[in-house]
Amino acid sequence: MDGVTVLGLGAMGSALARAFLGQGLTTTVWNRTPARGDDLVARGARRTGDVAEAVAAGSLVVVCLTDHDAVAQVLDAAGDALPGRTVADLTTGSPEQARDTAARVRPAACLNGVVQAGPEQIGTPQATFFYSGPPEAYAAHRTAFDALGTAHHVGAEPGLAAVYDLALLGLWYDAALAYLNALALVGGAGNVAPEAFAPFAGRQLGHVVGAADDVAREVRDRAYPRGPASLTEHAPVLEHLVRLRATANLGTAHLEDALSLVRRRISAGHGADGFTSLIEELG
Ligand code: FVH
Repeated sequence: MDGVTVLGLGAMGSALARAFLGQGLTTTVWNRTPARGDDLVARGARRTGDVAEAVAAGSLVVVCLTDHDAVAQVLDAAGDALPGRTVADLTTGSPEQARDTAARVRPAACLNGVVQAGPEQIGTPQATFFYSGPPEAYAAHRTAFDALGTAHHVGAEPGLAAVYDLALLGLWYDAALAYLNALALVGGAGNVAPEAFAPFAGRQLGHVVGAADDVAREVRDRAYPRGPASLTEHAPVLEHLVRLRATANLGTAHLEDALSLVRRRISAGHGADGFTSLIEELG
């Protein structure tokens, strides 16, 4: 593989460039504010003030800027230098924006990447990256991607890495909000100190984590064993919970959704199924 170019030397772009340099890769850097590259130049990076020249210097061009608008502006300035290169855009964005970038740089190959790590973790196995786009472009630059952390190619469709990112963030938001609701419920009902409830909450969240692989298998096989409770048994629990939450002036929308899905499955004759069976009503 020839050299690597990094466009954007904010906290994340600088960490990416440092990791490339740390693995001995020839690294060219560009930033709108050139002085942000001083430390990288001291570590051996080549700096240029011209986007097209920076792009021409690398067979892999890694882009990490504030947002999609900045990416569009910077890549549009690369002009004729793009064909023949692979662009890996690690800027956070939506699946639509990933597709827009892929179309914008064509005929250059484009990988959309997602960083699930902070700058301090870059270059360690703890930094997780998802990439989507042409598999052959990913394979050709695997050495560079491995220099950044643990890399996963999730598919050829350009927007798929962003879907992974948002699905995982959604999982976190749902679980974090569920925990806050539980703390508010016990705090309001019995003035329970959060730290007194925390170990029980941790154990309960652990059940979700522990069941992740089993749930995936059930969804894949479309077979939904009862598990800890059947849908018929879940329904009254959800009804109690919705009432209690409403009394405490806490949100009930998610739980009411769950309850109506449970009722729909029961009406369709699936009351003996386990909770995973709700997937049949989603999407
Ligand atoms: N930092 C983090 O922990 C997170 C981890 C998860 C993923 N994000 C995403 O990474 C993108 C960049 O984030 P960042 O932390 O590096 O951001 P900044 O330090 O603020 O640097 C921003 C860079 O973007 C340049 N820039 C902004 N607008 C333009 C523009 N119109 N034209 C050219 N460059 C632009 C900015 O340049 P300058 O201000 O230094 O001149 C910086 O290089 C982001 O998508 C996160 O969501 C990071």
